[in-house]
Amino acid sequence: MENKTQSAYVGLGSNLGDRAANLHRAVELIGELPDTQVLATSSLYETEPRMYTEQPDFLNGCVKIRTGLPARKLLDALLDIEQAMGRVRRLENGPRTLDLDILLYGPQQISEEGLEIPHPGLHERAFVLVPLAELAPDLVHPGLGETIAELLGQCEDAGWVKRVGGKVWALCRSATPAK
Ligand code: PH2
Ligand code: MG
Ligand code: MG
Repeated sequence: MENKTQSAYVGLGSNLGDRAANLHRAVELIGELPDTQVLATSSLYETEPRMYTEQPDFLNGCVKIRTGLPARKLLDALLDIEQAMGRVRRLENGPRTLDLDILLYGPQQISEEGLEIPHPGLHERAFVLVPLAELAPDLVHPGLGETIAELLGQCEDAGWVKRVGGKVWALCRSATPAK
């Protein structure tokens, strides 16, 4: 049976090297995955490091995609992009050239080895919720039953999140930058 396409949201982060270039390239590579289109990109945000705080500030963002890849295949493809962009895993939650996390995959809830969707930290992290709320404020979290805007309103993460001005992802041909 043919796999139905899904809308999914991927969170992006980088705090090593040319952070903006890393995220731009990642969006291009996501758009080149089989049976996958980037539909929209959030602004970029500079964010305070969380969980492990002794590391450089991050750039974070989020993209909306439509994909025919099943969630596990999408995860494997995103991990391949992280590798191709030179990610080395030295420290849990530590510095990285590129981190790509599936935040939401259609209405699906998945809990498998290495694959938890919705992303378990989504509702607790301002650096995830702020860019996601730019793209999908009214989307209802399949597990929590609240919208992204509501979750952002309730989020207690005090880490700062600063929007980086301009249409910083305008170079991404396949995507419509958010207003
Ligand atoms: N990612 C982490 C750990 N801490 N902090 C910020 N600001 N942004 C991130 O993307 C981030 C983090 C592990 O994935
Ligand atoms: Mg990750
Ligand atoms: Mg992450």
